[in-house]
Amino acid sequence: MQLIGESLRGHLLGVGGNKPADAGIAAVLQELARAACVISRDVNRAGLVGILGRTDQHNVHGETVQKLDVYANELLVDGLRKSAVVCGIASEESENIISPSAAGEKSDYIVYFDPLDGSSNIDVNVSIGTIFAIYRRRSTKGAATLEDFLQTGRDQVAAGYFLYGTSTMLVFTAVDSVNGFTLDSSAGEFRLSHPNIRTPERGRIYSCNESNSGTWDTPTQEYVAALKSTSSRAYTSRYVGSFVADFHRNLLKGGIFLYPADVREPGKPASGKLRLMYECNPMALLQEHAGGLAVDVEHDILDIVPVGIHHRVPLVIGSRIDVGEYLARRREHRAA
Ligand code: AFP
Repeated sequence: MQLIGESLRGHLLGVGGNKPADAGIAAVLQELARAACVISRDVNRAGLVGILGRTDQHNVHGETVQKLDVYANELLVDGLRKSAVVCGIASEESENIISPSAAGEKSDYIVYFDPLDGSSNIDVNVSIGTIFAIYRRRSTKGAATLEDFLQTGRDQVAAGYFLYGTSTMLVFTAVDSVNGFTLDSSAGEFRLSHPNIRTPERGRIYSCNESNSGTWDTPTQEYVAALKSTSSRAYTSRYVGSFVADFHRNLLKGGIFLYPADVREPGKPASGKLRLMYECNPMALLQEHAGGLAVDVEHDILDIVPVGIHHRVPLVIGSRIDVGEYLARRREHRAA
């Protein structure tokens, strides 16, 4: 029995009778929540304080960095280093691992985040978010090593996202249940609003950027075409272009989100766009704990061994039956 309206702090301590979180994980989550409160406030008044728009920098993926990305990244990194709750940080905005503060080296945890996912939507007032994943270190002392960072998604000890939407929400999983909290901005506190989220077994929504469909592989093209055929169940298409927003909607309503491998540059092989460690893995853990499924094309996302902190993969994620039907179409294709 969980208490609606209970504070995040109370929830992490297990006040409502839920299993309490490990103290080290709770400390990281609380620090992330503190930074997210500030990001939420500033996202809401970004135009007023002059932090909307682009910088002239590019991140490690060659994408233009929006001013709010830089701001959110600095806020998270500074907060996590000062509070000494992690022994290493990896961010979408930094090519290399970010070292902890000297005191942070004593922590057992590392964190990955995408500080502002969906940043191309910032200027047009569409929902954006912060995605994070927390791992326990493998090394025993000092700053975390690359090996500590290159664990599979199954090794995540907590993962989730903040969604800066019509309200600001935190959705995370630390033990096995998925819980949603809504920011009570007058109190600066996240409060339990969506206990024990379960995703529908199948949905009616499919979400993908269909402008890329010409370069998808045949089974994926056929799967999406079948969703649109008059004989299929009535599916509807919804795609915001902010992964957090698209994921959150489908988690609650059911459905399937696809970002398949596509040809980014003519002449180059097809590849995935989304990043394994701070986009796909955290959402895959949430989806699995809510009853859904996440695969690249054949494998569970959570079993993929990362080759680097910015590893990209194709992603198909959502309701168990919908993702199962996608996989079945691939199998049929292979057998034909
Ligand atoms: P940005 O944070 O650079 O806007 O990227 C967002 C993202 O990785 C993810 O949030 C979206 O699902 C995806 O890109 C949208 O990509 P397309 O514009 O290629 O559909």
